[in-house]
Amino acid sequence: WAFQTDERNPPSLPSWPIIGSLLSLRSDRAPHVFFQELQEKYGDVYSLMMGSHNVIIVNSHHYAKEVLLKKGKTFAGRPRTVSSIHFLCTKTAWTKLTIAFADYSATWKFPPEDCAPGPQHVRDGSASIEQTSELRHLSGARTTGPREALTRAVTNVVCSLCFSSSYKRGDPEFESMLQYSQGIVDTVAKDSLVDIFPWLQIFPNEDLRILKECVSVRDKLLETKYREHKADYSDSVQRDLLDALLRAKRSSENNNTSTQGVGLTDDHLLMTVGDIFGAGVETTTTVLKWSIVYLVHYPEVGTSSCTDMEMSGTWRCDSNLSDRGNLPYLAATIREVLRIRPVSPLLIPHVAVADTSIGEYAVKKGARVIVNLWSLHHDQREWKNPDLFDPGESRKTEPGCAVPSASYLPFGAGVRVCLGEALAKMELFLFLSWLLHRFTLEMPAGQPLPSLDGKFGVVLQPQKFKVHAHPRPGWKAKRGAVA
Ligand code: HEM
Ligand code: PLO
Repeated sequence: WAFQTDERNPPSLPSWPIIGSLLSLRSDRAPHVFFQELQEKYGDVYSLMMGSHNVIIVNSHHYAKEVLLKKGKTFAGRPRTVSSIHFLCTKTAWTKLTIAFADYSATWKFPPEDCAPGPQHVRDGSASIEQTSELRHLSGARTTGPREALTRAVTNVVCSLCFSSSYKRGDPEFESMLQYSQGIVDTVAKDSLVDIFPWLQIFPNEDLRILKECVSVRDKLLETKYREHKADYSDSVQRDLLDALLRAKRSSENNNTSTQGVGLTDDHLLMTVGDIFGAGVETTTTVLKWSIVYLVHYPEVGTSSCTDMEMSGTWRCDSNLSDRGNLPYLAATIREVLRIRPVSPLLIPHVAVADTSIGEYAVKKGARVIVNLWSLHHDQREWKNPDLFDPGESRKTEPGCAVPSASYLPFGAGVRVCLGEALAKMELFLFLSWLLHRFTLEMPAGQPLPSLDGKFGVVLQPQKFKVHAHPRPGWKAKRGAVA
């Protein structure tokens, strides 16, 4: 019997009391890369101990889909012991106060289904994306960090979706938002992995101090927006996500049965908007930055996208969403960026909410499951030259199929799939087609190409870099004509 039980446990890294598998996990590689390396020795599914927690690492798409899709609800929990995320969720019962880091429950489901960017909000969002003019203000040849311009453009889409507001260049509130958000990205969730990757634990107290400071700036900003919205809220107009949440809150107060007795507190509302706002800004901006990194490494890709636009007659400065089907090479470029540098290479950790299994292996209730998206997207069995950036033939999608391989899940899948997938895809298409239409990108003279190594954290960000954006002559002429 004991033998049978052992047989069904996933292969396990050696572990010791208290320190868990620490001694087997010494590596200066980023966690996702290191977990992929361990796959060679331990197989597609293996387990390790993070302190006293049993963690299962899943490295292939068959098992990943079992976790996310087939048994999605069983694996829909989120870990609770990560103190920095706990802190991000501030105040009271944290499981009720956020979307991304809370367990799957009635309270969790309530805001996404009723109020988060559903079709109406995404439509509203897309209208505002098409109107966002930030990139148009980037005129004249100049060397610029793409961060400010891109982040403001993306932020304004999310701002209009959440608060019906937008930021102008140099707005001090926007500067402070940029700062706190970077501070949170740099520090939050680090402690979920410091248990096993001690090298991540550089100045943890300093990290916690930064995180606390940034979260408090964020909370003040959100609270101001909330106060302003409450002051001029009207039942007859729904301007944005915050209005939708306010309406849901009022109707749940007036009629307890409408939400099956689940109350919506002010904090709950703020955390929901905070998650959408944070996810909306940091993810899309990161993909745009990676796209620029790859476009300067592979200038022929930009040229092919432009040819694509020219051939399909879509070479205009105001591409809109209806042009998506006409620009297959640009679509393939975006897919390839999302594959080669996934925003969230380990997704957000999942937790088994009941005793269950993954393939032939038993999984106990409470086990954490990390789906290593990096392994899926760099799997030699599924991709030809996975480390090569290639939006061409080898990544082609089959007719009628939107994804290039079964081993491709940039937004996750199942009940915890990304909530902003549709919005993000629209934004990426519009911003990149505008950017390629207006500019050619190259490195400033004498500067090395930006690094392809990411900075691992709650999102996988490229390292800081600058590019030279030359306005295309054709665009200048057309811009003159339009103006
Ligand atoms: C969750 C990817 C943009 C909102 C996730 C997850 C991934 C992901 C991998 C985790 C899934 C899991 O844990 O299984 C991306 C990528 C984006 C993007 C690649 C951009 C290209 C956005 C945007 C929004 C958003 C624009 C909001 C407007 C969320 C939320 C969750 C989430 C709220 C948590 C869902 C949950 O825990 O159930 N995203 N995301 N994301 N995303 Fe995105
Ligand atoms: C980004 C910094 C913000 O200030 C707070 C925030 C909220 C939601 C998080 C987001 C951060 C990072 C990216 C996350 C998102 C929820 C889903 C998304 C983790 C920390 C991804 C990629 O999974």
